[in-house]
Amino acid sequence: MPSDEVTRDTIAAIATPPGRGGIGVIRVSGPAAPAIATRLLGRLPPPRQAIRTTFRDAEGAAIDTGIALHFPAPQSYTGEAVLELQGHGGPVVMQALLAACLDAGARLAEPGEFTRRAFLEGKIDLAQAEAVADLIDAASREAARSALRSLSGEFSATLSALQAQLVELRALTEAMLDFPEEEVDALHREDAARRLQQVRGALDDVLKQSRLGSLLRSGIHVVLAGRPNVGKSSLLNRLAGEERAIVTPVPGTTRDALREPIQIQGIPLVLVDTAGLRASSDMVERMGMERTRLELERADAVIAVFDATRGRDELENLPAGIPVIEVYNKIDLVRPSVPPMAELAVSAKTGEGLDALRDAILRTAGWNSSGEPVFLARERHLRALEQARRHLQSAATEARWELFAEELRLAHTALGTITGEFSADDLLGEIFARFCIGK
Ligand SMILES: Nc1nc2c(ncn2[C@@H]2O[C@H](COP(=O)(O)OP(=O)(O)OP(=O)(O)O)[C@@H](O)[C@H]2O)c(=O)[nH]1
Ligand SMILES: [Mg+2]
Repeated sequence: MPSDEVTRDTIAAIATPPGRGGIGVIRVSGPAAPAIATRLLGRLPPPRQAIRTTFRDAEGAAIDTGIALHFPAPQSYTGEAVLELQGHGGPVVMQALLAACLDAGARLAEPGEFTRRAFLEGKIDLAQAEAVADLIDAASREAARSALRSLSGEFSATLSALQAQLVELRALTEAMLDFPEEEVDALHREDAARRLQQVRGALDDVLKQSRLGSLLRSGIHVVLAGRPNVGKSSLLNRLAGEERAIVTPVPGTTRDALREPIQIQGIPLVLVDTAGLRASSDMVERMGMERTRLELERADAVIAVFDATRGRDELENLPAGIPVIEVYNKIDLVRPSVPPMAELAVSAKTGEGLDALRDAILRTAGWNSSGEPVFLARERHLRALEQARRHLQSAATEARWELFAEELRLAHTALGTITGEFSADDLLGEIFARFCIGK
């Protein structure tokens, strides 16, 4: 556990979002919290019991009436003494209450400072702390579910099970380090190799679940591309469930790329409508096509849209290495004779085939709805897992016992950075600075 600082000043912040609301909450944490309670409320509320009271400023003038809660250390969110004041959620009242707390000895909290203290006090580990921010920022139900899984410690528990296996293997290995190389017998080597295999398998599972989860965080970019007038904008409107893009019978309608966040089965995606690709002398249209190319370069997947009445077009400039979903639109116009090439035949007009298209998008994005738990991993977690994986891989091919032990140690350290067992201060600063104030 890092003890980079023993923060013993008392912090305060408005914990509810800015603006007007039914209630607003001020949170105070630190050793001075009980004294601040006595100053503002005239008494210290009994532990963890809500009391209705009047909040007063330093001169004793009433600011508001509301609910006050006192959580003595260490049974609180931060592990320190915490005071929560729930008043009427207007900006003036909240600012006055906050000012009263500051007058009584608190200082303004920095972004994420409450959660940072919870981490430093050992109430939660780093992966859980990040999950707090992820839960607040969750853009979809599925993302929120995964964040909660991390917050409740499921991700951390999975990691520590993995670490426990690794520790056992390390212990066995280190014990043999005192012996000369040639005395490490075959039995030991076999046992170590077998255990290493198990750890690697477990790590691969976690990595798979985490990669899926990272899709939930970022929202994959899916770009609609094709010749003008094939119905790209119509499909975007259909998938978004709203008339977002302009649709006309005139080829070359869309100029600017239009980004639309959508959800498919709770999975967030960003769908991008683009200008149709063709040779054009119109300057604005050519600029639009340039943007299409830029969007294609950034795409995680491309939906190539064709007009079913015309058949397949050659689309140049589709970037290599990105999955492409080929879709034949306007199938309503060619019914009842569906063209044989049309695997995905849809109609933006009637809605036919759109469920199949949605499934194809999710599948292409790498989402499998097998119901396995998915961890809302951050880029940082993926990097650490991949690093650990590389070290285990090197260990597997390492014949020298000492270097074998060293690779295991490095893998162990990489895993430890996820939960914060071995974290540098600058990493902590970076993580918590992205929180909002009051969290
Ligand atoms: N019958 C039928 N017409 C469609 C369908 N989808 C689109 N259209 C029509 O096709 C025309 C072009 O549609 P858009 O969605 O603007 O096509 P686009 O690919 O975005 O065209 P550009 O922006 O010019 O590249 C419009 O008149 C639409 O009403 C469909 O599934 N069936
Ligand atoms: Mg369009």
